[in-house]
Amino acid sequence: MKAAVLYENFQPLVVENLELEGPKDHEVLIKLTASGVCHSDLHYIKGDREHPMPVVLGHEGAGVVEETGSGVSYVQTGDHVVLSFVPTCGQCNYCVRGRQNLCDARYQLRGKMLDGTTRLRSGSQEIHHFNGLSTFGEYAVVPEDSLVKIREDAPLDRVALIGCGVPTGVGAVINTAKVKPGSSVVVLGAGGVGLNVVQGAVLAGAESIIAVDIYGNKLENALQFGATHMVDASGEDVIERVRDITRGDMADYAFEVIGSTAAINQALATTKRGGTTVVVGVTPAGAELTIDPDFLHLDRVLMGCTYGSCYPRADMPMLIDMYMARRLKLDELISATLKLEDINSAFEALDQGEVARTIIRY
Ligand code: COD
Ligand code: ZN
Repeated sequence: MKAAVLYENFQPLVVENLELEGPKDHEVLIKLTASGVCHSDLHYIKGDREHPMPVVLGHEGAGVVEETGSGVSYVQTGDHVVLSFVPTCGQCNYCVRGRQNLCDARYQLRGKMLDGTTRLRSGSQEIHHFNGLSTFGEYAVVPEDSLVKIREDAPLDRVALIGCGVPTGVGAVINTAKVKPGSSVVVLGAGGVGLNVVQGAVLAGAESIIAVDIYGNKLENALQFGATHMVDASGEDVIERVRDITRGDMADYAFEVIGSTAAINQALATTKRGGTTVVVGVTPAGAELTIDPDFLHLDRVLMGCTYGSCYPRADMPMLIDMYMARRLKLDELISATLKLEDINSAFEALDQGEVARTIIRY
């Protein structure tokens, strides 16, 4: 099958034919319909985060079950699925306490399948998997626990976005911060994930939603998603603008969706006493955060957040129902749809701030 392989940091992905071994125990072969191109993949290309190489990246996909390995009971051939980049085993300490996004299984993967081996090869060379998914290929063998069965009338080339960007952003608002109606919310970074923080804030009934970005096109997108104000961080003083917009109060909540320590500090400084800052972005490995402890002293809360604190098998079908009922925007997130051969131009456009999400359609 055709897949895009990262051999070296900062090098273009190589689109080539790989051998994909069939599914083993509790694994499933998926024929992918589409994959979103997320900034986290770009972090691995640039080496902000380390990963065993070579690797097929991609963690935002949807498709159809082609074949099931032994012991698989959750799905059968023909089922439509979204892939979760966290497998949820249902049995570890985190899963049984309702914290499925923190499932132990996620930390057993390390570039391989859960049994510690790979299914991907290029000739004699072993190719690594990414989060057990590797959606930048026509097919993927994934753990059964990474699958979320979905309704068949949902368009797979749209609901692929339910695999990462949407639950990460919407979930940060609804599950992690639990934003209350009438709140003021600052969203730093109006990219693919940030736009979902904006639409999460709309769903939560926030009164003012202040989008912050360095590109005008991103801010325009944010308005379309329900932001009430925009701040251009390339030319404006973000903290002073938030002070003006909130009539001196500052915000109840701030979400950092950029992945920089400077932005985390900026987020903290835009919140009022007792306000909450949620860090959605992951900073480059080795980054250190220095904050003024006085901020926290005044009942402020600083929270981390992964995968929008979601339970994939409960939240993803719900998000899809909301999309089908036109209460959640997905189509508007998609700036372009490309073939796998054009994946490097998708990353270039993401890096240049030109797009919200690009979909690779197989
Ligand atoms: N001030 C304001 N906005 C900025 C600044 C700045 N100084 N610098 C960049 N931005 C804007 C960009 O213009 C862009 O619009 C936005 O920040 C980032 O958006 P994208 O579309 O490039 O990236 P996303 O939305 O796909 O991903 C952003 C994350 C921060 C979520 C991502 O990079 C990340 O850190 N992911 C890890 C967290 C995670 O949960 N990972 C699992 C899978 S994503
Ligand atoms: Zn992602």
